[in-house]
Amino acid sequence: MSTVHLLDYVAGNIRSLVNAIEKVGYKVEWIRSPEDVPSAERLILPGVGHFGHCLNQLAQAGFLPAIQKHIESGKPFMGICVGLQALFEGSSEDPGIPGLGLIKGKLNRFDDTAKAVPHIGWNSAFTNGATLYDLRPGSKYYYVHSFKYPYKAGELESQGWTVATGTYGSETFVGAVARGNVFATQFHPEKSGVAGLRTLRAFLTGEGASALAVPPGSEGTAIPPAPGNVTFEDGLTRRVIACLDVRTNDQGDLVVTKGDQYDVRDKSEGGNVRNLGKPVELAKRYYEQGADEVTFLNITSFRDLPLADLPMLEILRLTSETVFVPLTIGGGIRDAVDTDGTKVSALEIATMYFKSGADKVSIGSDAVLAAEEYYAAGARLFGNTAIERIARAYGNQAVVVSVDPKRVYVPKPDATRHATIATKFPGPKGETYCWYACTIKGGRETRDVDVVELARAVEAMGAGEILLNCIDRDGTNSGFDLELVNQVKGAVRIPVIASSGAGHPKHFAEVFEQTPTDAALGAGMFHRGEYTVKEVKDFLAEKGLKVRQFEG
Ligand code: 1PR
Repeated sequence: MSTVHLLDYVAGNIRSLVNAIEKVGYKVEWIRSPEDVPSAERLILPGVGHFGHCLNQLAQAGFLPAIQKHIESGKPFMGICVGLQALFEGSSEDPGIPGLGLIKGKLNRFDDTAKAVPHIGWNSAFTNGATLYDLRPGSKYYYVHSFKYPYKAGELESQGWTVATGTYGSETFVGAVARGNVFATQFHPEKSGVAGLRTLRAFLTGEGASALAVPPGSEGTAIPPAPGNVTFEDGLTRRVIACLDVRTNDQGDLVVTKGDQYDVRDKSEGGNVRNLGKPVELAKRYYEQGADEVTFLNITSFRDLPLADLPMLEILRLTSETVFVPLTIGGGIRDAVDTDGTKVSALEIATMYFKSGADKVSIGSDAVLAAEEYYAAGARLFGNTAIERIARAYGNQAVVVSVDPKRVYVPKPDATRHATIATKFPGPKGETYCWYACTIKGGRETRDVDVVELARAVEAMGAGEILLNCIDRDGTNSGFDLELVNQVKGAVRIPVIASSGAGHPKHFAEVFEQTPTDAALGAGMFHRGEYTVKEVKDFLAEKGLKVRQFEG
């Protein structure tokens, strides 16, 4: 079997890349030191985390001269995400740290005044008719980054690069580049479903490398029609996420369950833990229905330390072998003491999950407690929270904060210090105002922190995204709490995932049309087989909302 060498400069979350490479029929050999590089025929540099962190790690380990030599030798080289960014001269993310300088120019941050940053989700890699490692105008690719190279027609082409672009808001950025033996993608091919596997295979086989579609100097003119009858639609699609609440049932098996306002036990049948299926099977089913992401929430592990929770790691390993869209895992990620008394940090637990195939980790209870300490210290940070440490090591985009709020009704706004909203759904005593109190331990304990305080605190700590659940709506099939989503979206600039209450495809259309949410999540309606993810996305497409079509 042909091999490809993977430069693992840091124990990053790149198991999914290994799975994708093996899926397209290649074997991964690891590059652990600069001396290994000359033996590589094909070399992939996966980028994890920050620009400066990546370049510093490469420099300190002495990899930079070896990488330059590999590229100069004409042997195939591929950079992914920060691995593309490293090819440039630098980035405003870490101004003092130089890149490889293969491409003239410096990256800068997306403008977040009118859109969420990081740019997370499925967007185009439009080649404007050029051949570029089988990138296709009708396909979408998974991006997760805050910094980008702004595309100016003809600029990189004049340096001999063939370029694919994406557009986010009003900004068009470089999605992929190729020149000679070098190919690099800002998106993650290993998390971009079949479209991503296709371009990875094209690089590994060398098929359809790159060729300009238009003679140099005439770039940026009229866009030639996409091949075939594919309609090209630029821009970020609406993300539909399938969520699997996982816990051990009374027989000790890890099953997919689902709560009603977080109560996962059947009202009848002796109050057993609802068993809605096997985690690996259901995750694969939702991937094949077109889910843009899959989230596992391990809802028992806040009692049992994940280290003892090996089944969840095995579930991730198995799932990441057949599901090539982003996987998020939450539940029990916090500093803890293992059953044998050893201290285990949240970062170590997160690293176990990343090594098992997770792309993002989700922190719930610990984020609320960290927010309380943040405000108690006068809204100051000391770099020691789980969110800060994991974001520093793996990048902001790898950290999701899962919020478990419940409504607290008040007769008037000044009845509480918390951020209230006027609600269309009056309380039990006719109250027309409410605020949302955060809870920990799966809703078992309510804290004196509201969702606006929590969202702003975790954004300051470097969380990349908020998973906004709602205990009142959980499992009710009554639709998302649009008032809650609007309040949190109005408070932060990082992406928000609306969660809890979906029972019909129209609920997804509603939340995308009536709030600026960046994504929407469903659970029970999928597990009970009432609707498929595909039916939801087809419904959204009929409503004129931009969705990614699954490519089988
Ligand atoms: O606090 O860091 O250990 O994380 C625990 C995680 O587990 C949190 O993300 C918390 O939301 C979740 N969790 C804990 N207990 C429960 C429970 O149900 N008893 N699940 C639970 C919460 C929320 C979503 C759910 C949506 C959509 N579930 O996962 O899927 O509400 O459901 P629906 O579409 O069926 O309405 P930590």
